[in-house]
Amino acid sequence: MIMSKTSTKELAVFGGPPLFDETLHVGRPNIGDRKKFLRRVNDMFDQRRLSNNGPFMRELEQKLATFLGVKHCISMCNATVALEITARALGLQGEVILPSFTFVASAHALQWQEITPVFCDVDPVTHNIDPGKIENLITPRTTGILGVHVWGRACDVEALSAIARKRHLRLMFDAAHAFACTHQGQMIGGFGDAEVFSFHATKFFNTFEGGAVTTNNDELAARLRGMRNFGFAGLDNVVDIGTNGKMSEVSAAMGLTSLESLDAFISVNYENYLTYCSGIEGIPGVKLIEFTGNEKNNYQYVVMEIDENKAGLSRDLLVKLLHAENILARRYFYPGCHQMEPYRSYFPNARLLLPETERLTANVLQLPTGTAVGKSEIDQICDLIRFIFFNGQEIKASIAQGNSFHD
Ligand code: T4K
Repeated sequence: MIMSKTSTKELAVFGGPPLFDETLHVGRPNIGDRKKFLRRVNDMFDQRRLSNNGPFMRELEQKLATFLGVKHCISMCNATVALEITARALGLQGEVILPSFTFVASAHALQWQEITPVFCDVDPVTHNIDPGKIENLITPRTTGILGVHVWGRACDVEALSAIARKRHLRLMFDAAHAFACTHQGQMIGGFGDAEVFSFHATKFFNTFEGGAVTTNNDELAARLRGMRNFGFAGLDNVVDIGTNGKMSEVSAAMGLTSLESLDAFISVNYENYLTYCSGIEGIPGVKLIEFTGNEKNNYQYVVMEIDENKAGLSRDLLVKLLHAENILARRYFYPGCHQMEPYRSYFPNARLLLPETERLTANVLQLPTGTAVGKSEIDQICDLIRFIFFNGQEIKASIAQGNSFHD
C-alpha cells in the first residue's frame, strides 16, 4: 500500500502502483461472533435439523418480528424469491408499477411470473419512486405498486398508500436495503400489504443468502408460509401453488448471530459515513446522499452523487480511476432496469418517461464501507478522490493522449 498520490503520473491508471494491495469492496460481509455462530452450527448438527421450519428459523422469525414491530415475519431463502412469492400471494398480475432505479431483482421477480413491470420515474432527491408520476401509468391491467426503499430511505409511504387505496391496488415494498431503518419513527416492515427484506451476504445484516417478508395481515402471512413450502398444509396435503422459498438452519443461525451484532455493524457504518462526509466535503459538484437525522438508517451504502458540469469529471471516469487503485466502487443501479434485458427490448422507449432515473444512473456511485473497511482506508480513499477531482483536467488530458493502462 502506498500512502497518497502527489502527481497524476502516480495514478494506477497511468501505471503507478495501486493505492491498495487488496481490493476494497462495497459489499464485504459483516461477520458477527464466530464462536457463537459455530456453537449454533454444532447444535444444529447435534439435532440433525438442517432445514424445514427448524428451531433457529423459528427463533429468528420471532426475534425479527419483535424487532420490526410487525405481526408476522416469514423468513425466505432470498429476497428475490420472497418478492416472487409475495407478488403471487397478493394476487398480482397484469401490470405492476415500480421504479426502474432499483436492483434488477425487483423487476425480474415480477416478470418471472409474467407480470409486466411498468417503470415509473423517481424523485431526484430521495431516489425513490415519485408518487406524482404513478397515476398516469395506471391502466385497467394494473394490479399493484411495488415501492423500493432505496438506500434504506423510506418511500413516500403515505402518498403511495393513498394512491393504492383510491385505485384499489395492492401495495408492497422491496425493503431489501431497509432492515433496521425507520419511517416517521416506525420500523420499516409494517407498511403496505407486505414488505420484503434481503439478508444477502452483501447486506449489513446477513444470513449468507436469505430474506424475509413481513406483514400485519394474518391471512396473507398464512398464504406466504404455505407458498414458501410448496403449498403444503400438513404432511400430504397441498392446498395452494407453492415453491421452495425456505431459509435453511445454517442461514438462520447466521441471522441470529448477526442480530446480536446489529448495533455494532450500524455504528461502524455510521462512523464510516461520517468519515466519508468530512473527507469529501468542499469538492465542487460532489456530495454524499443525506439521511434525515430523526430517522434510523443502517448506513449500509455510502452513495456519492456527481454533477459532472460542476465537478469537471464524470462518475464513470472516477469509477475507472478508483478501480485501478483497487477500490471497487459500484454503480448501482446503472443502467437502470429499463436498459437491461428483457425490458430494454420490451420497452425500447421507456427512457423517455424516466429522465430522473437516467440522470441518477449516470451520476451515482457507492463506496466501500462495512466492518471490512477502516477509518485510515477511508481517509486514503477520500484523499485520492480529492486529488482526482482537483486534477481532473490534467487527468482527462493525459487519458486523451492515450496514456491510460486500464480500459
Ligand atoms: N431488491 C433490491 C433493491 C436489492 O438491492 C436486492 C439485492 C434484491 C432486491 C434481491 O435480494 P437477494 O435476492 O439478493 O436477497 C449484490 C447482491 O448480490 C444483491 O443481493 C444486492 N441487492 C445488490 C445491490 O448487490 P452484485 O451482483 O452486485 O454482487 P457482487 O457479487 O458483485 O458482490 C458485491 C461485492 O461484494 C463484490 O465486490 C464482492 C463482495 N463480496 C460479495 C459476496 C457475496 C464479498 O466480498 N463477499 C461475498 O461473500 O449484487
